[in-house]
Amino acid sequence: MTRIAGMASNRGRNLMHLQDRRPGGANLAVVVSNDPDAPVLEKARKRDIPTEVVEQTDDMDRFEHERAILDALEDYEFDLVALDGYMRILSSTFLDPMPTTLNVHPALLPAFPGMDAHEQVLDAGVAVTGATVHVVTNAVAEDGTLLESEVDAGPVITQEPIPVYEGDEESDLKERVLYEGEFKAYPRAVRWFAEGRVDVDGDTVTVDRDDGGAFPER
Ligand code: 3YE
Repeated sequence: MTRIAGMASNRGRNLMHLQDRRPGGANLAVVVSNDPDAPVLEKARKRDIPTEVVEQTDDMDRFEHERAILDALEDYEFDLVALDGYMRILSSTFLDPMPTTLNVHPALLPAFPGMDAHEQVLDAGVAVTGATVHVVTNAVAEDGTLLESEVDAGPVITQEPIPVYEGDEESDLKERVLYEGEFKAYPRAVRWFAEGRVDVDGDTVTVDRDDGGAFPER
C-alpha cells in the first residue's frame, strides 16, 4: 500500500482530498508543515494523521532546515512525498534521500510556472489552463543559489485541462483549477503511482497513462 508524506504550508486541500479519496488505496503517513499556523495541521489532526512542524529558524540555512525535516520524517514509513502549496524550493539535500516527490501546479506546465500562474494565464489571454502534477527535481545550486528556471520543471506525470471563461478573475480560476483540475490530477497521479505505473529512474520518468480510454477520476 502506498503511504504518502504530505508537505504543505497552508490549507493543504489537495492532501486532505487525497486522504479522503485514497486513490489506489494510498493514504497519508504524516503531514509536515514549515508553518506552525498552517490550517492543514488542524485538518490533518481531525483525520488522525500524525503531523510534524519544522520551522526554519533564523539560525538555520536552507540545507539545515531540510536536514531537520529529514530528521522529523525518520519516524515514518512512506514511499511517496506529495507537496501541496509547500512554499519552499527544495534542494538535493532533501530530495536525494527521499522517495519520489510530487508537486501540483495550477497551470499546464511548462506554460506559466512560478507563483502567479493564474495572473500569467489571464494576462496571456489563453483559453485553456489546468493542473499539472510533476516530479520535483533539484532547483538549488550547491552554494545555495536558487535555480529559478528549474522550479516547476520536473517531468510531468499527468495534467487536467480547465477552460478559461470571459470575465474570469484570478479567484475564479483558482477555484476552478483546484476543484476541477487539481482534485482530479493529483488523485490520478497517486493512483498511477500506487498501481506501479510510474517509474522514476534518476531524471527519467516513465508513466503508463493508459486508463483504457477514460480517466475514472472524471
Ligand atoms: N522545489 C524544487 N522543484 C520544484 N518546490 C515547489 C516546487 C518545486 C520545489 O519544482 N526543487 C516561494 C516559491 C516557492 C519562494 O520563492 N521561496 C523561496 C524563498 C522563501 C522565503 O523567502 O521565505 C525559497 O527559498 O524557497 C513548491 C512550490 C515552491 C514555490
